[in-house]
Amino acid sequence: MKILHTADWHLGQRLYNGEQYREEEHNLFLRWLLDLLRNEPVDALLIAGDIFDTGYPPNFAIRQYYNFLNEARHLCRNIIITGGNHDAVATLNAPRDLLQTLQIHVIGGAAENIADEIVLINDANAQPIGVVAAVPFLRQTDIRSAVAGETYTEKLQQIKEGIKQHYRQVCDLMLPYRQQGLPLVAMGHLFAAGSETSDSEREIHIGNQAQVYVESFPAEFDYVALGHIHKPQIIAQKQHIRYCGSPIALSFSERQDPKQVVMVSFETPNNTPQIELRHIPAFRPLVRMIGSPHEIEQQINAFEVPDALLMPWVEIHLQLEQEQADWNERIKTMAIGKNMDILNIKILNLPQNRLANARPVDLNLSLREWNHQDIFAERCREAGYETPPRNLLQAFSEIVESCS
Ligand SMILES: [Mn+2]
Repeated sequence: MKILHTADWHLGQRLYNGEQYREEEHNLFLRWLLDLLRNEPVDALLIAGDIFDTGYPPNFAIRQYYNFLNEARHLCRNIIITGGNHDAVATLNAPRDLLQTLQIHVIGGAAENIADEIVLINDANAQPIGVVAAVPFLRQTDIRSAVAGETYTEKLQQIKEGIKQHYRQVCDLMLPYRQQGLPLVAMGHLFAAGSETSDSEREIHIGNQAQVYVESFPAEFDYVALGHIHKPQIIAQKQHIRYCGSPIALSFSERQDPKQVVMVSFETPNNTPQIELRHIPAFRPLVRMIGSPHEIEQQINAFEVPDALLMPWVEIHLQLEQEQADWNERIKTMAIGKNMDILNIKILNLPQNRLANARPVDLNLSLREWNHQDIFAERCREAGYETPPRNLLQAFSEIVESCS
């Protein structure tokens, strides 16, 4: 059996929640992926969560998704799609029955009957060649029941235990297939302990505290296809448990990360996974320039347009020695005619207490660059806390998570 592992597409995403939709980059990626499926056929395509960036994606993103599936189903016999923490279970599951008739399996949220998460992969002669545990992002309500008066630590422990049990149960149901010699594959959308994050993963499981340890995945799995973390990486030095990463850089912090999909073939007799990476071109370069106004001017003048299909997007981190007005406009003027779009200018070197002391400069710092935690921490400082109490931050994280 040969599979292709991808995840974290985030169709419909836009940078800074602004006007910069990623539609063109996603279109080019999906074209690239279809070409890959055409040139290197696989038995199953696995998409491990965060298909869409939001639970209620824009129509163009929904169109991209269906157009892709419509072409991909002629190139790949089995397509398995699981929900991520960004996906709304109901949105992904709505066309589930229709897609099932096309051999496209959608598991938007934890199945009521865990056996429904198991997908058998057949070859062209309808013979089973492998089996996949299509485990979606497990929400707190899927894996634990709230107990009044329990502590934060107890709650985390329950989540970790619940995830571990879920994988154990689904694996037990797959063991008969293993005895027949079929490779066992698991999918997951979670935060594995020790993984390296970027700026664009939304926190899950109470502020990312409930990290999943590698021991949570039963040893019988021949490969574990993970989503959620956008930087490709293996977990706990195990080559067969890995994040494939997002296909496009979803934040400037990912601008230098390799983007890739993973091809896995299982060799008989032990179903040892043979792993190969296929690198995705950077269709649109993301560039960050850091420095004083003078240094930024030099960097803009020296900028060489990379060999890419789409206009580069630039984020500037401006280091100001003192408060200076109109830098936004002056930098934007420097960039005219330079084959780049400056999306954002961030002012660095602000005094420690940004809100209290830095209002004149801070007007350039828009709210969309702040995450929930930053804003809450600032609010705590305003209320007189030098450092916000840990239990307050945790309670806040819980509220944010229950809203997302
Ligand atoms: Mn994601």
